[in-house]
Parts: sequence; C-alpha cells; structure tokens
Amino acid sequence: METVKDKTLSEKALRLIEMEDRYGAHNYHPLPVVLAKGKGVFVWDVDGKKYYDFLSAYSAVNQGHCHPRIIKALTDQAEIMTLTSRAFHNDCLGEFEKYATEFFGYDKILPMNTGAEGVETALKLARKWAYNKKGVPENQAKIICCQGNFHGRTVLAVSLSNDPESYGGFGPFVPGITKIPYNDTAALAEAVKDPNVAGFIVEPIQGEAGVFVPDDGYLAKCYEICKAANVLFIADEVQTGIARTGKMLASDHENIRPDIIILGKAIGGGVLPVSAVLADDHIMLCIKPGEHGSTFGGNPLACRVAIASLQVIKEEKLAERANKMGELFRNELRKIESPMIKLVRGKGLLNAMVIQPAHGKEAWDVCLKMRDNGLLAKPTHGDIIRFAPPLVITEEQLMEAVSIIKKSILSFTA
Ligand code: IF1
Repeated sequence: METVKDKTLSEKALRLIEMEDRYGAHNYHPLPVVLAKGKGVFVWDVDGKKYYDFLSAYSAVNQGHCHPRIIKALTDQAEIMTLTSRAFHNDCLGEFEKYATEFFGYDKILPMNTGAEGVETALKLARKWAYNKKGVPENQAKIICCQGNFHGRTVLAVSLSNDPESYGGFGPFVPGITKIPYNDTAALAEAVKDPNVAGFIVEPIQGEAGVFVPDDGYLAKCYEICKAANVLFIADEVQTGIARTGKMLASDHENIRPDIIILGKAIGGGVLPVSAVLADDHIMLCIKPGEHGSTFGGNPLACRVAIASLQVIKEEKLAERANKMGELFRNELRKIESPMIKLVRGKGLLNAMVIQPAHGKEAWDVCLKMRDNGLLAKPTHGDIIRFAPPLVITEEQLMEAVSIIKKSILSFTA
C-alpha cells in the first residue's frame, strides 16, 4: 500500500491507516492524511497540523465544520429524542416539512437519508406519476439521464452511469434507462419523443465528472422540452444545491422550477445524513401510505439539524458569499502561470482545475504537495482537481488558500 511509504506521516497516522487497511474494506483510495478535528474552513490531522479543507466532504460541509448553531441543534435534540420511525408521528417532522417546503417553494417534501436514497425516491416517484397520471403502461416507464453523470452508488444509480468504475461488475442493471449526452438539448428533444418517458434526471453541474458547467440556457431549454413532452424535469441538486454554486439551488441560475428536486449532503449541515425530495401535490401524492420510506427518514434529530442547516445558509447569506468568493477564486487561479494548468472552471464555490501532467507529475502529486503546504483537495476523474471549500470562507482565507495552491503548482515547474 503506497501510503505506508509516505515519509510525511507520523507513527500515529501510519498506525491508524494500517488499521483501516487491515480491518476495513478497500473501497476508497484516500489522500495520505489522517484527520482528527474540524472547525469552520479548517481541519487538523492527528498530529495537530492545520489544513484548509477544499473538499468540504464533497460539498456536505457547506456551513463549515462543526458550525455552533448546527451542533447545538444536534446536541439539544439528542438529549430529548433521536428516532421514532414513521410508525408514529413526532414533534419535529411537521415543523421541518413546513420550514423546508416554504424555504424552497414546493407543496411537499419526502425526507430520506443519503443522496442515493433521494435519487431512488425521485425516480420511483417519477415512475409512479407516469403510470398514475401520464398513462404509461405498467412497467414500461423510461428515465432519461446524461452521460458523465453521478447519482450515487446503488444499483439503480450505477444503472444510470456510463462510467465503468461506477457500474463495472455490479450488473445486471435496471432497465428502462436512456442515456444521452450532457449539454445537448437536441439529444433530449429526440429522447422525449418516446411516449413512455417518465422523467429526465440531470445534475445542473456535473460534479464528479469534473465540474462540467453546461452552456448558459441548457437547463432552461431542457425544462422547456420536458414541459412540452409531459416529461418530469428532475434536478439532482445533491452536490450543487444548498448554496454551493452561488444560488440556493443551481437551477436558480436559469430561473427554472424543476418538477422534482433532490437534495442531500449540506442539508444535513455536515453532521448527519439528510436527504429529501421536493415536489408539488400532483406528483408527490402519487406515492400512497406504505409505498415508500426508510427507518431513519425524517427522524427528529435529522429534522432539527436540517432546519438549523438551512437557517445558517439563509442568515449567513452563504449563497451570495459563494458567488462572490467563487468569482475571486477563479480569477486568482487563472493568474497562476504554469504549463500544468490547462483550465479553471466552475460556478460559485464548486470549482475545478484541469491539470496538464508535467515532468512526470500529475494531479495526485499536486494534491500531495498542497497537503504538505496546508490545503486538502483531491483529484476526481483523471487529472481534474475539485476545489470546494466551506461557503463560510473569508476573502483573507481564500487568498491564503490561493497562495498555497500557487506555491504548490509552481514547485513542480520552477
Ligand atoms: C462517493 C462527488 C462522487 C452526488 C450527486 C447523488 C449522490 C452524490 C450529484 C449520492 C454523491 C458523493 C459520493 C461520494 C463522493 C461524492 C461524489 F460527486 F460528490 F464527488 F462520488 F461523485 N447525486 N456524491 O454527487 O449521494 O448517497 O453519497 O449521499 O461515493 O465516494 P450519497
């Protein structure tokens, strides 16, 4: 295991990594660093070294690590009642449902836990709607999705994927799925001609693929095509939602109101898995009592945490901050003169740098160097480094982070 040869790691860190290696599944290849503490935009490793967190747990920590308001909501409720199941009512669920539906402007919400469960819920809902309202023949409903997508790790989610690393070895796959190119409205217009299409699921920005921002107007045109074809427009905002891209939802950049919105990650404030699906009554009420749910979905602890998480986003104006800091971040990165930087792209504080390997060094090596210099980020596919700090980052902190990124990259081409 290459990590154990990493000379920067202390005995304590190595021992913990070896424990993971010995007793844990090998389903990740983490950067060689062992974290022990988080606060705001910073994390500390087991030896007390401080880093800027430029991944935010894949945009689940938008409010910053251990935000006091969110931790208080967690600890207060944890002392009272944590889990009832939906077999009974509780005194937190209705309040969360009211707060969240008014916050996003939809009739109803269906609370779940992980983003993948949110995606599953949305696609089951779209199929139900297709059979009950659109008149699609039973078991004939189709879902359209985009090549390059990431919607989770369940068999349904990987059935949507065209990335062998995601779906390879996990077949057979869910039928009734049509994959079209991303950022191609003509392909969607063609695909919706199939009368059995229930819905089109799309990430407003493709995160895992490498922060692919589609052309301006793409989402609005897709929405129009879906409306005209009586196909549900389903926005997977698990990663792009909750202010990450400089608007409350990435869909807001094009002033569209998806038929179904999928939320996850930061709606849980980085402390609990919380996801949810939002839709209006004519869609949401297609699922009847007993037809869908989960043990932890909508639990009192998650409800209180999710309310606090959303309150922080609104009251600290984190969408506006993400927009402003994101502009500054991209402008500053684009000033770095290095043959290793092919391009910088993104929206709000969801950004990526495409690395041109040089002198035998690639994105992974840049991330190791940034780690040594006090900033954590990780490459996504190939040589794309995703940069996604908590949205609470200040201008001063952002500029310091830029100087770390610059110093790290220039160290290879000096
Ligand atoms: C991993 C990245 C990957 C998501 C979108 C649904 C889900 C995700 C748009 C599922 C989850 C996570 C999964 C995590 C790494 C991270 C990720 F894109 F964010 F970077 F993998 F692609 N829709 N994304 O991004 O939500 O079930 O995980 O709560 O699997 O390593 P989940």
